Amino acid sequence: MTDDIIIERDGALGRIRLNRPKAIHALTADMCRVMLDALGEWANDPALQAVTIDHAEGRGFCAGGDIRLIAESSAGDGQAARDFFRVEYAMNHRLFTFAKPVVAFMDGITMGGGVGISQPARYRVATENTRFAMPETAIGLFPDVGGGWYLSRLDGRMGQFLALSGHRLDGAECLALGLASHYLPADALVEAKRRIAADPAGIEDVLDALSTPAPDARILAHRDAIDRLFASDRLEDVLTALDEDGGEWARRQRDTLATKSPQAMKVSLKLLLDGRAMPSFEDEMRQEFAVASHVVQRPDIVEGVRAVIVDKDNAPRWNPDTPRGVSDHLIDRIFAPLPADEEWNPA
Ligand code: QUE
Repeated sequence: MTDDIIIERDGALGRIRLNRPKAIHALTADMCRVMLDALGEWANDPALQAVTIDHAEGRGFCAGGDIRLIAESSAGDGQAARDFFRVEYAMNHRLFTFAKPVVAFMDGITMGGGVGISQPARYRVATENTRFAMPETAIGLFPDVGGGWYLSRLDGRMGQFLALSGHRLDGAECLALGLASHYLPADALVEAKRRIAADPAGIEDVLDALSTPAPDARILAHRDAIDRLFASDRLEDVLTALDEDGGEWARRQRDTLATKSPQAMKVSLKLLLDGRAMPSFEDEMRQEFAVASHVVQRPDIVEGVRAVIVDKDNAPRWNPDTPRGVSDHLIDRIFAPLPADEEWNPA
């Protein structure tokens, strides 16, 4: 058991409350296991009508996963990292296939692992506090937890842009892109949760009634540039397009991509290319687990977590350190299926 997550039952409503405020509610393996088990029970409980996911104490919805554990494990045999991904992805998949309505309150930082527990929800509530991103290329990882599925299904090349750059979206932008289903002022959430608990079958009406008009979605001003400059599935082409554009926005994106792991960016582009054509979310998670299992055997996660999280010098020395250095052969090895006895399967 763990105090980092609170599971509550309130009549026909099941509540999952993240409660690890010191780490902005980043998910540990224990938290994922507890969520997986609660969802398993509730799926088979005819009296259970709906589920809400939010954070309890403090700020932020969910900052990601247990990235220090992943990096420490990656420096060794990688077993603990694979164990973490296995249970996290099982929980992500159970949420995705959960037949009853789920509401996620993305009231604050919603990154990495936080995206994996909000995007599968039928109702995804953004607020003025929402800060949404898949920032993994900064630490040599890739947009997992179903990122290859969700990002590849956004309009145009928005997903590729978000995956490569780790760009942060606010709540209004999440609503405009379909990453959120509703936009509520944060001070309406207490009332929304009270009404949902009183009427778990009426979630949509409750959220519709408490929604307010969202501010302008600033990212839409760059939609055409994103579709044009991030049009290619080859990283080298994207970088060339940004170099040749000559505009201020393109230059800023080019500078951002220069800080990211070249391997992670190439992995991300292929993940979205494949993810768009995946027959099922189960197949997506099987592929992401194979990729994660291979990536924890490579040096970039240890170096990325050192540079961004541990030493905070923001000066990672990537290996390979150029896009050209990341060969097609290396990418093929990273995407190779695992042997049957090691592959991911739904719990
Ligand atoms: C890129 C990432 C992550 C990140 C920062 C990045 C990530 C993640 C965390 C994180 C943040 C705060 C915590 C924590 C983890 O930061 O995946 O435990 O307290 O989980 O630039 O991918």
